[in-house]
Amino acid sequence: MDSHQPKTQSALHVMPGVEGGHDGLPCQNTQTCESKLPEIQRLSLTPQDYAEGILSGDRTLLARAITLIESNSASHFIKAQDVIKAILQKTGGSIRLGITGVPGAGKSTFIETFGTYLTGLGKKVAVMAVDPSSTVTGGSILGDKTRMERLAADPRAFIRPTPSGGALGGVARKTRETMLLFEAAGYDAVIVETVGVGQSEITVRSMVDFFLLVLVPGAGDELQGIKKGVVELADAILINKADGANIVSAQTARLEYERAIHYIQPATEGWQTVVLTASSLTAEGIPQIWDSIQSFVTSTKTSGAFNRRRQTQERDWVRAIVEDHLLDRFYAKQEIQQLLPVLDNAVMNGKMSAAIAAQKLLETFESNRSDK
Ligand SMILES: Nc1nc2c(ncn2[C@@H]2O[C@H](COP(=O)(O)OP(=O)(O)OP(=O)(O)O)[C@@H](O)[C@H]2O)c(=O)[nH]1
Ligand SMILES: [Mg+2]
Repeated sequence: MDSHQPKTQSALHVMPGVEGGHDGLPCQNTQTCESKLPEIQRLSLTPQDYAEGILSGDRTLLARAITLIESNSASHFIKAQDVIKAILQKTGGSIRLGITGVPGAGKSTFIETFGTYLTGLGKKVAVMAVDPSSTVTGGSILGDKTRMERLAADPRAFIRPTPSGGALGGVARKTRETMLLFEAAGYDAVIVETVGVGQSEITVRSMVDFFLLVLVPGAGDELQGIKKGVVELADAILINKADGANIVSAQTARLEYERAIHYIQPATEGWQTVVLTASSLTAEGIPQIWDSIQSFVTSTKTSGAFNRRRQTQERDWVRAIVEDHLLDRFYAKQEIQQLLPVLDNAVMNGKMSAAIAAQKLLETFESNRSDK
Protein backbone atom coordinates (compact mmCIF):
# COMPACT_ATOMS: atom_id res chain seq x y z
CA MET A 1 0.00 0.00 0.00
CA ASP A 2 1.08 3.53 -0.64
CA SER A 3 2.69 4.66 2.57
CA HIS A 4 1.74 8.25 1.86
CA GLN A 5 -1.90 7.54 1.52
CA PRO A 6 -4.00 8.54 4.50
CA LYS A 7 -5.60 5.59 6.18
CA THR A 8 -8.73 7.54 6.86
CA GLN A 9 -10.40 10.54 5.38
CA SER A 10 -9.70 12.46 8.55
CA ALA A 11 -7.20 15.27 8.41
CA LEU A 12 -5.97 13.96 11.75
CA HIS A 13 -3.73 11.76 9.72
CA VAL A 14 -0.82 14.09 9.29
CA MET A 15 1.58 12.91 6.70
CA PRO A 16 5.32 13.02 7.06
CA GLY A 17 7.40 15.34 4.97
CA VAL A 18 9.40 13.91 2.13
CA GLU A 19 13.07 13.60 2.73
CA GLY A 20 15.48 14.94 0.21
CA GLY A 21 18.88 16.48 -0.16
CA HIS A 22 17.46 19.52 -1.80
CA ASP A 23 15.49 22.54 -0.81
CA GLY A 24 12.60 22.34 -3.15
CA LEU A 25 13.61 22.43 -6.76
CA PRO A 26 14.09 19.20 -8.62
CA CYS A 27 17.04 17.21 -7.54
CA GLN A 28 20.00 17.42 -9.85
CA ASN A 29 21.68 14.31 -8.64
CA THR A 30 19.38 11.65 -10.00
CA GLN A 31 21.26 8.85 -8.30
CA THR A 32 20.71 10.04 -4.77
CA CYS A 33 17.26 11.43 -5.38
CA GLU A 34 15.62 8.83 -7.56
CA SER A 35 16.70 6.03 -5.27
CA LYS A 36 14.59 7.59 -2.54
CA LEU A 37 11.49 7.91 -4.68
CA PRO A 38 8.43 7.42 -2.54
CA GLU A 39 6.04 4.78 -3.66
CA ILE A 40 3.71 7.31 -5.23
CA GLN A 41 5.61 7.02 -8.45
CA ARG A 42 4.54 3.43 -8.83
CA LEU A 43 0.94 4.46 -8.96
CA SER A 44 0.19 5.41 -12.48
CA LEU A 45 -2.05 8.36 -11.81
CA THR A 46 -1.84 10.95 -14.53
CA PRO A 47 -1.73 14.69 -13.79
CA GLN A 48 -5.26 14.78 -15.16
CA ASP A 49 -6.35 12.14 -12.62
CA TYR A 50 -4.93 14.25 -9.83
CA ALA A 51 -6.51 17.42 -11.17
CA GLU A 52 -9.93 15.84 -11.52
CA GLY A 53 -9.69 14.40 -8.02
CA ILE A 54 -8.72 17.74 -6.54
CA LEU A 55 -11.44 19.63 -8.36
CA SER A 56 -14.05 17.12 -7.25
CA GLY A 57 -12.97 17.52 -3.61
CA ASP A 58 -11.37 14.08 -3.22
CA ARG A 59 -9.29 14.43 -0.04
CA THR A 60 -7.13 11.40 -0.72
CA LEU A 61 -6.09 12.61 -4.14
CA LEU A 62 -5.57 16.10 -2.79
CA ALA A 63 -3.27 14.69 -0.11
CA ARG A 64 -1.38 12.67 -2.67
CA ALA A 65 -0.98 15.64 -4.98
CA ILE A 66 0.48 17.58 -2.06
CA THR A 67 2.92 14.73 -1.46
CA LEU A 68 3.92 15.03 -5.10
CA ILE A 69 4.61 18.74 -4.66
CA GLU A 70 6.63 18.03 -1.54
CA SER A 71 8.78 15.45 -3.24
CA ASN A 72 12.31 16.38 -4.15
CA SER A 73 12.59 14.10 -7.13
CA ALA A 74 12.88 15.54 -10.63
CA SER A 75 10.14 13.34 -12.08
CA HIS A 76 7.72 14.27 -9.32
CA PHE A 77 8.51 17.90 -9.89
CA ILE A 78 7.51 17.65 -13.53
CA LYS A 79 4.33 15.77 -12.70
CA ALA A 80 3.44 18.20 -9.92
CA GLN A 81 3.87 21.12 -12.31
CA ASP A 82 1.53 19.40 -14.76
CA VAL A 83 -1.04 19.00 -12.02
CA ILE A 84 -0.73 22.69 -11.14
CA LYS A 85 -1.05 23.63 -14.79
CA ALA A 86 -4.25 21.63 -15.01
CA ILE A 87 -5.84 23.32 -12.00
CA LEU A 88 -4.40 26.82 -12.36
CA GLN A 89 -7.58 28.30 -13.82
CA LYS A 90 -9.46 27.25 -10.70
CA THR A 91 -7.09 28.86 -8.22
CA GLY A 92 -7.09 32.23 -6.53
CA GLY A 93 -10.55 32.02 -5.01
CA SER A 94 -9.64 31.73 -1.36
CA ILE A 95 -8.62 34.29 1.18
CA ARG A 96 -5.00 33.59 2.03
CA LEU A 97 -4.24 34.26 5.66
CA GLY A 98 -0.86 34.36 7.34
CA ILE A 99 -0.56 34.03 11.10
CA THR A 100 2.53 34.79 13.10
CA GLY A 101 3.44 35.44 16.69
CA VAL A 102 5.94 34.54 19.35
CA PRO A 103 6.02 30.93 20.60
CA GLY A 104 3.22 30.39 23.07
CA ALA A 105 1.15 33.37 21.90
CA GLY A 106 -1.64 30.96 21.12
CA LYS A 107 -1.43 30.74 17.32
CA SER A 108 -2.41 27.08 17.16
CA THR A 109 -5.20 27.50 19.68
CA PHE A 110 -6.41 30.51 17.73
CA ILE A 111 -6.40 28.58 14.45
CA GLU A 112 -8.37 25.79 16.09
CA THR A 113 -11.04 28.18 17.37
CA PHE A 114 -11.09 30.48 14.37
CA GLY A 115 -11.01 27.58 11.90
CA THR A 116 -13.85 25.85 13.70
CA TYR A 117 -15.81 29.11 13.67
CA LEU A 118 -15.34 29.30 9.89
CA THR A 119 -16.32 25.70 9.26
CA GLY A 120 -19.39 26.44 11.41
CA LEU A 121 -20.24 29.13 8.90
CA GLY A 122 -20.03 26.47 6.20
CA LYS A 123 -16.57 27.45 4.99
CA LYS A 124 -13.79 25.06 4.07
CA VAL A 125 -10.52 25.77 5.82
CA ALA A 126 -7.00 24.59 5.05
CA VAL A 127 -4.12 24.99 7.48
CA MET A 128 -0.40 24.82 6.80
CA ALA A 129 2.63 25.78 8.80
CA VAL A 130 5.99 27.10 7.71
CA ASP A 131 8.21 26.12 10.54
CA PRO A 132 11.93 26.58 10.04
CA SER A 133 12.75 24.56 13.13
CA SER A 134 10.75 21.47 12.29
CA THR A 135 12.35 18.16 11.41
CA VAL A 136 11.77 15.81 8.54
CA THR A 137 9.20 13.86 10.48
CA GLY A 138 6.88 16.78 10.91
CA GLY A 139 6.23 20.42 11.50
CA SER A 140 5.07 22.04 14.69
CA ILE A 141 1.55 21.16 13.71
CA LEU A 142 2.31 17.51 14.36
CA GLY A 143 2.95 18.26 18.00
CA ASP A 144 -0.07 20.51 17.91
CA LYS A 145 -2.63 17.91 17.06
CA THR A 146 -4.07 18.16 20.53
CA ARG A 147 -4.46 21.92 20.10
CA MET A 148 -6.28 21.44 16.82
CA GLU A 149 -8.25 18.38 17.71
CA ARG A 150 -11.65 19.64 16.68
CA LEU A 151 -10.43 21.22 13.49
CA ALA A 152 -8.36 18.18 12.55
CA ALA A 153 -11.43 15.96 12.81
CA ASP A 154 -13.63 18.41 10.93
CA PRO A 155 -14.49 17.22 7.41
CA ARG A 156 -14.48 20.83 6.21
CA ALA A 157 -10.91 21.34 7.36
CA PHE A 158 -7.59 20.04 6.10
CA ILE A 159 -4.45 20.39 8.18
CA ARG A 160 -1.12 19.84 6.54
CA PRO A 161 2.29 20.53 7.96
CA THR A 162 4.65 22.08 5.47
CA PRO A 163 7.50 19.84 4.44
CA SER A 164 10.70 20.56 6.19
CA GLY A 165 14.27 19.47 5.81
CA GLY A 166 15.31 22.18 3.45
CA ALA A 167 15.98 25.86 3.05
CA LEU A 168 13.15 28.29 3.48
CA GLY A 169 13.00 28.99 -0.25
CA GLY A 170 12.12 25.41 -1.10
CA VAL A 171 9.59 25.18 1.71
CA ALA A 172 8.04 28.42 0.50
CA ARG A 173 7.62 27.12 -3.03
CA LYS A 174 5.95 23.97 -1.81
CA THR A 175 3.68 25.93 0.51
CA ARG A 176 2.58 28.25 -2.26
CA GLU A 177 1.92 25.41 -4.64
CA THR A 178 0.00 23.51 -1.99
CA MET A 179 -2.07 26.64 -1.49
CA LEU A 180 -3.04 26.49 -5.16
CA LEU A 181 -4.22 22.92 -4.74
CA PHE A 182 -6.35 23.89 -1.76
CA GLU A 183 -7.90 26.69 -3.76
CA ALA A 184 -8.72 24.39 -6.64
CA ALA A 185 -10.29 22.02 -4.13
CA GLY A 186 -12.63 24.80 -3.06
CA TYR A 187 -11.14 25.85 0.27
CA ASP A 188 -12.43 29.29 1.22
CA ALA A 189 -9.64 30.15 3.62
CA VAL A 190 -6.06 28.95 3.51
CA ILE A 191 -4.19 29.66 6.72
CA VAL A 192 -0.40 29.60 6.91
CA GLU A 193 1.04 29.65 10.41
CA THR A 194 4.59 30.56 11.19
CA VAL A 195 6.59 31.28 14.28
CA GLY A 196 7.65 34.90 14.26
CA VAL A 197 11.35 34.30 14.19
CA GLY A 198 13.87 35.03 11.48
CA GLN A 199 12.85 35.16 7.88
CA SER A 200 9.83 32.94 7.88
CA GLU A 201 7.28 35.65 8.65
CA ILE A 202 8.52 37.70 5.71
CA THR A 203 8.23 34.65 3.50
CA VAL A 204 4.69 34.01 4.67
CA ARG A 205 3.75 37.68 4.27
CA SER A 206 4.86 37.38 0.64
CA MET A 207 2.32 34.65 -0.08
CA VAL A 208 -0.81 35.83 1.74
CA ASP A 209 -3.45 38.52 1.37
CA PHE A 210 -3.96 39.22 5.05
CA PHE A 211 -1.38 38.90 7.78
CA LEU A 212 -2.31 38.55 11.43
CA LEU A 213 0.10 39.05 14.30
CA VAL A 214 -0.90 37.25 17.48
CA LEU A 215 0.37 38.76 20.70
CA VAL A 216 -0.26 38.19 24.36
CA PRO A 217 -0.97 40.84 26.93
CA GLY A 218 2.07 41.36 29.09
CA ALA A 219 3.27 43.61 31.80
CA GLY A 220 5.25 46.73 31.09
CA ASP A 221 6.07 48.03 27.66
CA GLU A 222 3.89 46.10 25.27
CA LEU A 223 6.18 46.75 22.36
CA GLN A 224 9.00 44.90 24.01
CA GLY A 225 9.78 41.38 23.03
CA ILE A 226 8.57 41.49 19.48
CA LYS A 227 10.34 43.01 16.60
CA LYS A 228 8.92 46.26 15.36
CA GLY A 229 9.42 44.98 11.84
CA VAL A 230 6.84 42.26 12.35
CA VAL A 231 4.24 44.82 13.41
CA GLU A 232 4.85 46.59 10.13
CA LEU A 233 3.92 43.44 8.21
CA ALA A 234 0.59 43.01 9.96
CA ASP A 235 -2.87 43.92 8.70
CA ALA A 236 -4.28 43.09 12.11
CA ILE A 237 -2.81 42.67 15.55
CA LEU A 238 -4.63 40.29 17.81
CA ILE A 239 -4.12 40.54 21.53
CA ASN A 240 -4.97 36.94 22.38
CA LYS A 241 -5.74 35.42 25.78
CA ALA A 242 -8.10 38.27 26.62
CA ASP A 243 -9.88 36.20 29.23
CA GLY A 244 -10.01 35.81 33.00
CA ALA A 245 -7.42 37.88 34.79
CA ASN A 246 -5.94 39.01 31.48
CA ILE A 247 -8.89 41.06 30.29
CA VAL A 248 -7.70 44.37 31.68
CA SER A 249 -4.12 43.97 30.51
CA ALA A 250 -5.38 42.93 27.08
CA GLN A 251 -7.38 46.16 26.81
CA THR A 252 -4.35 48.15 27.90
CA ALA A 253 -2.19 46.40 25.31
CA ARG A 254 -4.79 47.09 22.67
CA LEU A 255 -4.76 50.82 23.40
CA GLU A 256 -0.98 50.90 23.36
CA TYR A 257 -0.83 49.17 20.00
CA GLU A 258 -3.54 51.38 18.59
CA ARG A 259 -1.43 54.37 19.49
CA ALA A 260 1.78 52.78 18.22
CA ILE A 261 0.50 51.78 14.80
CA HIS A 262 -0.23 55.39 13.93
CA TYR A 263 3.50 55.88 13.67
CA ILE A 264 4.13 53.07 11.25
CA GLN A 265 3.41 52.55 7.61
CA PRO A 266 0.37 50.29 7.09
CA ALA A 267 1.23 46.90 5.61
CA THR A 268 -1.43 47.20 2.95
CA GLU A 269 -2.07 50.27 0.87
CA GLY A 270 -5.31 51.94 1.94
CA TRP A 271 -5.92 49.69 4.96
CA GLN A 272 -5.44 50.91 8.48
CA THR A 273 -4.01 48.09 10.59
CA VAL A 274 -6.58 47.06 13.19
CA VAL A 275 -5.93 45.98 16.76
CA LEU A 276 -8.32 43.48 18.29
CA THR A 277 -8.62 41.46 21.45
CA ALA A 278 -9.90 37.90 21.63
CA SER A 279 -9.76 34.71 23.59
CA SER A 280 -8.98 31.59 21.66
CA LEU A 281 -10.12 29.60 24.66
CA THR A 282 -13.59 31.09 25.02
CA ALA A 283 -13.97 32.25 21.38
CA GLU A 284 -14.87 35.73 22.60
CA GLY A 285 -13.86 38.22 19.89
CA ILE A 286 -13.27 35.57 17.24
CA PRO A 287 -16.21 36.58 14.97
CA GLN A 288 -14.90 40.16 14.97
CA ILE A 289 -11.63 38.94 13.48
CA TRP A 290 -13.47 37.36 10.58
CA ASP A 291 -15.50 40.58 10.19
CA SER A 292 -12.26 42.54 9.96
CA ILE A 293 -10.87 40.18 7.36
CA GLN A 294 -14.01 40.54 5.30
CA SER A 295 -13.86 44.34 5.50
CA PHE A 296 -10.25 44.13 4.42
CA VAL A 297 -11.14 41.99 1.39
CA THR A 298 -14.02 44.26 0.38
CA SER A 299 -12.08 47.47 0.70
CA THR A 300 -8.85 46.26 -0.91
CA LYS A 301 -10.71 44.59 -3.77
CA THR A 302 -12.57 47.83 -4.38
CA SER A 303 -9.39 49.89 -4.32
CA GLY A 304 -7.49 47.38 -6.44
CA ALA A 305 -4.83 46.86 -3.77
CA PHE A 306 -5.85 43.23 -3.32
CA ASN A 307 -5.20 42.26 -6.92
CA ARG A 308 -2.13 44.41 -7.22
CA ARG A 309 -0.56 42.61 -4.28
CA ARG A 310 -1.36 39.21 -5.76
CA GLN A 311 0.17 40.22 -9.08
CA THR A 312 3.30 41.52 -7.40
CA GLN A 313 3.54 38.35 -5.35
CA GLU A 314 3.39 36.23 -8.51
CA ARG A 315 6.08 38.27 -10.18
CA ASP A 316 8.31 38.18 -7.12
CA TRP A 317 7.74 34.46 -6.83
CA VAL A 318 9.27 33.89 -10.26
CA ARG A 319 12.34 35.83 -9.18
CA ALA A 320 12.55 33.91 -5.92
CA ILE A 321 12.44 30.54 -7.67
CA VAL A 322 15.19 31.57 -10.06
CA GLU A 323 17.33 32.89 -7.23
CA ASP A 324 16.84 29.76 -5.14
CA HIS A 325 17.73 27.58 -8.06
CA LEU A 326 20.89 29.52 -8.85
CA LEU A 327 21.99 29.54 -5.23
CA ASP A 328 21.38 25.85 -4.98
CA ARG A 329 23.44 25.15 -8.07
CA PHE A 330 26.18 27.37 -6.79
CA TYR A 331 26.53 25.69 -3.41
CA ALA A 332 26.05 22.20 -4.86
CA LYS A 333 29.21 22.55 -6.97
CA GLN A 334 32.02 20.45 -5.63
CA GLU A 335 34.62 23.06 -6.57
CA ILE A 336 32.72 25.67 -4.59
CA GLN A 337 32.37 23.38 -1.61
CA GLN A 338 36.13 22.85 -1.61
CA LEU A 339 37.02 26.48 -2.09
CA LEU A 340 34.52 28.00 0.31
CA PRO A 341 36.12 27.04 3.63
CA VAL A 342 39.54 28.07 2.37
CA LEU A 343 38.34 31.51 1.33
CA ASP A 344 36.21 31.87 4.47
CA ASN A 345 39.34 31.33 6.46
CA ALA A 346 41.36 33.81 4.47
CA VAL A 347 38.65 36.45 4.85
CA MET A 348 38.19 35.85 8.55
CA ASN A 349 41.92 36.15 9.14
CA GLY A 350 42.16 39.36 7.20
CA LYS A 351 44.26 37.84 4.43
CA MET A 352 41.78 38.51 1.68
CA SER A 353 39.05 41.04 1.10
CA ALA A 354 35.45 39.88 0.89
CA ALA A 355 35.13 41.24 -2.64
CA ILE A 356 38.13 39.27 -3.89
CA ALA A 357 36.89 36.09 -2.18
CA ALA A 358 33.46 36.50 -3.76
CA GLN A 359 35.05 37.15 -7.13
CA LYS A 360 37.11 33.96 -6.88
CA LEU A 361 34.03 31.96 -5.98
CA LEU A 362 32.02 33.37 -8.85
CA GLU A 363 34.85 32.77 -11.30
CA THR A 364 35.15 29.19 -10.08
CA PHE A 365 31.43 28.72 -10.52
CA GLU A 366 31.43 30.22 -14.00
CA SER A 367 34.36 28.13 -15.17
CA ASN A 368 32.75 24.94 -13.86
CA ARG A 369 29.32 25.47 -15.25
CA SER A 370 28.16 22.36 -17.05
CA ASP A 371 25.78 24.27 -19.29
CA LYS A 372 28.38 26.33 -21.11
N1 LIG B 1 -6.04 31.77 28.76
C1 LIG B 1 -5.76 31.54 27.47
N2 LIG B 1 -4.80 30.66 27.13
C2 LIG B 1 -4.56 30.46 25.81
C3 LIG B 1 -5.29 31.11 24.80
N3 LIG B 1 -4.81 30.73 23.61
C4 LIG B 1 -3.83 29.85 23.86
N4 LIG B 1 -3.67 29.68 25.18
C5 LIG B 1 -2.70 28.80 25.87
O1 LIG B 1 -1.38 29.23 25.54
C6 LIG B 1 -0.51 28.11 25.38
C7 LIG B 1 0.19 28.17 24.04
O2 LIG B 1 -0.77 28.05 23.02
P1 LIG B 1 -0.41 27.56 21.55
O3 LIG B 1 -1.67 27.64 20.77
O4 LIG B 1 0.31 26.29 21.55
O5 LIG B 1 0.60 28.70 21.11
P2 LIG B 1 1.46 28.82 19.76
O6 LIG B 1 1.57 30.27 19.49
O7 LIG B 1 0.88 27.97 18.69
O8 LIG B 1 2.84 28.26 20.22
P3 LIG B 1 4.04 27.66 19.32
O9 LIG B 1 3.43 26.67 18.38
O10 LIG B 1 4.94 27.06 20.31
O11 LIG B 1 4.65 28.83 18.61
C8 LIG B 1 -1.38 26.88 25.57
O12 LIG B 1 -1.24 26.45 26.89
C9 LIG B 1 -2.78 27.38 25.32
O13 LIG B 1 -3.77 26.65 26.00
C10 LIG B 1 -6.33 32.03 25.22
O14 LIG B 1 -7.00 32.67 24.41
N5 LIG B 1 -6.51 32.18 26.54
MG1 LIG C 1 1.73 26.44 17.47
